[in-house]
Amino acid sequence: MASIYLRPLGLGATAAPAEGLPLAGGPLRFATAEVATRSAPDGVARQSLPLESALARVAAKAGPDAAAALRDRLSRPRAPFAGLTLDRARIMGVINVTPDSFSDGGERFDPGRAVADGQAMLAAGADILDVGGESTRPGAAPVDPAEEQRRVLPVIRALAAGGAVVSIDSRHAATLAEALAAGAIIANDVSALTGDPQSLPLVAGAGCGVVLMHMQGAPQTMQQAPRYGDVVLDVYDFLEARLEACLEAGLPREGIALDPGIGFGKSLDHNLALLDSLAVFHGLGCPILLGVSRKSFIARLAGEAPPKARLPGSLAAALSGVARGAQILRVHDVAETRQAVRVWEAIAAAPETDPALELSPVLESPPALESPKT
Ligand code: HH2
Repeated sequence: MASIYLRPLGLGATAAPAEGLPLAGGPLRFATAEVATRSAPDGVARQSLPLESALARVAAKAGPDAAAALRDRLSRPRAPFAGLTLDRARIMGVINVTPDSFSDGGERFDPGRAVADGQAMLAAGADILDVGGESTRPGAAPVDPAEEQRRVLPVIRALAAGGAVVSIDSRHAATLAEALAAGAIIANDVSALTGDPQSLPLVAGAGCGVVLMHMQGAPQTMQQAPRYGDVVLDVYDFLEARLEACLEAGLPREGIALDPGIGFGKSLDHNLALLDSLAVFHGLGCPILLGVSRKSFIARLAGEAPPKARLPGSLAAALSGVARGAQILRVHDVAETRQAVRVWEAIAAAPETDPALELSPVLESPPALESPKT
């Protein structure tokens, strides 16, 4: 049977409330959508349609109930995630307690420095601190879970004791368990809980928040010629399957955030396609988390800039995510991202100019010009 997907198009905050649907209950609305139909791995047809025609197309292919459910998942306001309302974009600050992370070269391997930097990120506006003890950069070797725990647990304990919302960035069930016991309340797993058979039952039992991220392959080899039938739809299908597995295990949909995994087994073109089509993932009915900060696709586009010189590109990509409804941004530069997002959100929320003024007779028929003096 063909699969069918709906991507909101023409997103904007200025459409009149009667027009179209709100995206995930947020400030952005849409009245048109792209329908993608797939009958084979790479046999995809796409067409842009007015929203109601797009939903009618879904109803014709998948049935009226499926179309109504998709409409509801795309538009329903999201419940708070880990206690954070999602009425504005939330910032997740990255704390890598590693000697070898690509983004900071191991600056926070010292736990005292990691805790101090986490506190500074909170003061700069971070809503969540994501603590990790294993680099997942392309080519990175796996870290033994015992060593990973030695790195992250003291940092998590200190930050959680200070009241921070902490997430643990790990693919290992034992580390997830210890981190949750130490005060973390979100499990951020770049393997979407597939890396360790114990992870899904553990997380379901703990009832914590979960981030399911897409990755093709494993960090050591994932950038060696990644291939997809259709990258956007393949990532969608993967996240949908992992979401279903979590729901079956008893996790509530509100506790699950989804992440397309920028840079994880993806070429430049794959990353750009996912960023451009990000709004399609709202069709899964969960908050979207986006990690673009300092990633190498920015360097591919901008003269091979080293990680710490990728802030402008990181901000541009983060804002493109916000413009497509991403609710959580995973970033290294918290204060800068907070400022950029605040300005973007203020512009989006600005009241519209009075349409009556725009159509005033003065503008419609300008006064006749005086004849030039000779
Ligand atoms: N990216 C990294 C690590 N964890 N988790 C999610 N959910 N999404 C991401 O995009 C993501 C992630 C890689 O970035 P970083 O932690 O800075 O680097 P390293 O893996 O080298 O420590």
